[in-house]
Amino acid sequence: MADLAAVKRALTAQRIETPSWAYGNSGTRFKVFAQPGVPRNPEEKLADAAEVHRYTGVAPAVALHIPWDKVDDYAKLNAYAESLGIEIGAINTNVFQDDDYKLGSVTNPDPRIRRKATDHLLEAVDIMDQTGSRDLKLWFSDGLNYPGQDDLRNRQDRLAAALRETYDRLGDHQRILLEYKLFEPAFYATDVPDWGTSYAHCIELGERATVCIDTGHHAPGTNIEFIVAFLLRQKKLGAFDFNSRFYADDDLMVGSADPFQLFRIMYEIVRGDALNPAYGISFMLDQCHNIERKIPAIIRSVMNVQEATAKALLVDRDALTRAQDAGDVLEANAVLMDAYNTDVRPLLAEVRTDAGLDPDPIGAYRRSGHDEKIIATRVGGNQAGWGA
Ligand code: LRH
Ligand code: MN
Ligand code: MN
Repeated sequence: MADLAAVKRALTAQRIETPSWAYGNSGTRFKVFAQPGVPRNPEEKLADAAEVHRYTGVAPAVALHIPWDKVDDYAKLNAYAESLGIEIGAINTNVFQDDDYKLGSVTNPDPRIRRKATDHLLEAVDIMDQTGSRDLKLWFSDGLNYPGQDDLRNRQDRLAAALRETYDRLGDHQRILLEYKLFEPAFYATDVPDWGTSYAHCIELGERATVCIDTGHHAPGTNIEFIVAFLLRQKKLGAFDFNSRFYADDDLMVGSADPFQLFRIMYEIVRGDALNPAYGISFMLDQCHNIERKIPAIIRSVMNVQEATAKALLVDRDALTRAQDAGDVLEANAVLMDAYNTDVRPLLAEVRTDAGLDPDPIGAYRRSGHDEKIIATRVGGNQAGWGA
């Protein structure tokens, strides 16, 4: 039996970082459905993130995306976050929305454009110095649409050079999270398509470069928990971008499409003793809420991660090891499924009550009147990232 007091302590200590862009309008390439009351500036995104933290108690950090969250004074923005009881987390770079990057950013054949892209990465580190952020999250849309379009291998050399320059600029407490993605926007070849490529670049860079797993960035059927287990063993897992997908990079609420997969991922985290923030893995959301109200959707997403985590913590690991060692296939599978099939909602309600929170975060948010207030007061908000 799992030790219930220890399970509760682990759930209380858990931290989930929310993305600034999830609070703003977003959509598909066909249509952005603007919602009333969305943030008009980074300050209002922080205010919404503070609401998520207020009702969940486990989401005190918000990731920024530059230039979507560009301000004149980041130290001031940081102080504002602190005044709301939250903090600025990862700084995400954006080298994918400029005409110059049509043929790539840091892997572009044109040295002028590579310089421009690398300068943006360095600028992001300057921002981290002001916000006190630890994490620089890099995702490159770089890739090719047609065979022969550019030299695959030269592009790896260019990527390595930009990463090296950026890594060497990091302060002692800062690190690179290198995200990968199988395809999109490039359809023939992507320069960082998979965890192996990211891992190899991180090894080359050094200790303070680790892999970020975005759960929506794999081929269908990929065993993501295997990647988690492997990278943990190598001490090269740095972060997650959590979301759900039915088809490709759908960016739906985490735990909505495949809660069992999320449980299997969180089991590997628990198995690797990597849940506590002190271990250094950043559990971030990277989602878009195109048709649903954003703040309650993000609260729901945080709760989904908590539920998967609670189930993972409830796995009877002694019984599992015994069954595995005995080669008892059915019993080992049953032990895992017993935990997955447990209704952990009462346990999480208890954890919230113990922490002085409402046991029903979404209900509490709805009753707070915040949604009505932002709809009434934020006129003309259609900012933020994908919708901009
Ligand atoms: C790319 C991605 C990456 C970006 C974010 C907005 O698909 O997952 O993390 O920074 O979306
Ligand atoms: Mn991502
Ligand atoms: Mn993505």
